[in-house]
Amino acid sequence: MAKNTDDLIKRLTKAMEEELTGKRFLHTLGVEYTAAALAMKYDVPLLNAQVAGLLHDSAKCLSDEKQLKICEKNHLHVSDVEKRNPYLLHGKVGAFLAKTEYGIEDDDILNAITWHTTGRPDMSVLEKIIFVADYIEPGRKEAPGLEEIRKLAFEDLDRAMIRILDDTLRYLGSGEREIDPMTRKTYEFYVNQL
Ligand code: DGI
Ligand code: FE
Ligand code: FE
Repeated sequence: MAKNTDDLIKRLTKAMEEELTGKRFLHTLGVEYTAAALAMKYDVPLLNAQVAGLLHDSAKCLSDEKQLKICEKNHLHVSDVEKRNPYLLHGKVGAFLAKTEYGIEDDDILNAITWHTTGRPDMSVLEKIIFVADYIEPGRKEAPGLEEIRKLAFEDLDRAMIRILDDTLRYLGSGEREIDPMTRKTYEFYVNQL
C-alpha cells in the first residue's frame, strides 16, 4: 500500500479507536473489512470503501444533545422524525465530522456515511456497500436470515439491500418504533426496480 494511503488508514483508525467505545470500534473495523471485500467484488476503489467504513459511525458515540447542537450550529437540516429520534442523525453528523475533522472531501464517501442508516433511492455502489456491510459485518449479532443475507450480498447487492430494508421495517414495525419516511422510500425504490 502506498505510504499516503497507509498513513490515512492509520490516522483514521487511531481517531476512531479514541472516539468510539470498544464495542463500536470493533464493529467499525468489521464494517471496514467487509466493505473492502464487497468493493473487490463490485469494482469500487478499495480505499473509498475502507474510509467510509471506518468513519460511518464516527458520530455514534456522541450524545443526542451534542449531535443536535452540531446540526444547529452548522445549519444541517433536522427533520421532525430526527428530532424525536436523534440517533437517526449520526450518519449526517458523521459525514460532517468526516469532512471537517478528518479532511475527507470525496462526495461519494460523504454520502455513503450520510445515508448508511436509512439508505436512499438510487444509491451509488459505494453507498450500497456501506449500507450492506453495516448489517452483515462479522460482529453483528445474529438476526434471522443473516447467514443468507451475507451470501446474497456477494451475489446481488440490490437484493441484499431489499432483504435488509424489509427486515429492518419489520423489526421497527414490531417494536412500534417510528419509521423514517426515507427507509420506506428506499425499500420501495429497490423493490420497484426488480
Ligand atoms: O449505527 P449502527 O447500529 O451500526 O447501524 P445503523 O446506523 O444502521 O442503525 C441501526 C438502527 O437504526 C437499527 O436499530 C434500526 C434503526 N433504523 C433504521 N431505519 C430506521 C431506524 N430507526 C428508526 N426509528 N426509523 C428508521 O426508519
Ligand atoms: Fe450507524
Ligand atoms: Fe454501523
